[in-house]
Amino acid sequence: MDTKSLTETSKFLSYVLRHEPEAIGLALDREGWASIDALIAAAASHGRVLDRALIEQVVISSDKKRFAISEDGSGIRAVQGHSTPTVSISMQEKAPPAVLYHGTATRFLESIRQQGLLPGSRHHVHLSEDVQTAIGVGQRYGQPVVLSIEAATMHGKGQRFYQAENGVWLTANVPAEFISFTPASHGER
Ligand code: HQG
Repeated sequence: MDTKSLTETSKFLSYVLRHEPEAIGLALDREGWASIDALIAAAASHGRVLDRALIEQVVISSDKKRFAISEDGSGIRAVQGHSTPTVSISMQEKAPPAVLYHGTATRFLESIRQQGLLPGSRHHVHLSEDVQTAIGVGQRYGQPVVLSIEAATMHGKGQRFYQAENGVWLTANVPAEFISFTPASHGER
């Protein structure tokens, strides 16, 4: 299986499992699960040929471990990043490390200074434990910049944090007072 097909299929799966399941007439349950058989059938009826081997290959090779297959092997879901209102994954609250990072683009900084970090169309603001990941995330939107978030202080003041299966940290929003706009050192973890 070539990398291009895997990336293309991964993007398609992100689209239907995080954002627009209805675009192919697929139903996700509250926890975000779709039946793999139903996914294959729904995709086929919209002109995209998938099979189980391809889906498994995408799940295994995903650099960010974006998807999970259910224990009994019948279902698949995206582990974070949703915008569809039909999904609300139940997650355990977890105490975050002292500092987490958020990658964004310089053109958003002025607005972030004023409003803090907002989830946009997704369910949460996404944070990472390492600077490198945050740089990659920010690069998708332009000149990247990494913001340091005083996560433990926020948590101490009652803000809830969650960690998705793939390690991405999630929270509802980050008020500007907890954001350091000084570029994080790339030497940090
Ligand atoms: C920005 C990827 C203006 C925010 C990554 C970001 C992640 C504001 C953009 C996952 C703002 C939203 C999510 C404000 C936030 N004013 N801009 N007040 N508050 N923003 O894509 O975090 O590869 O919805 O900085 O790994 O970039 O898809 O969120 O630039 O985990 O698996 O608004 O997507 O994962 O963009 O990325 P997004 P994100 P995948």
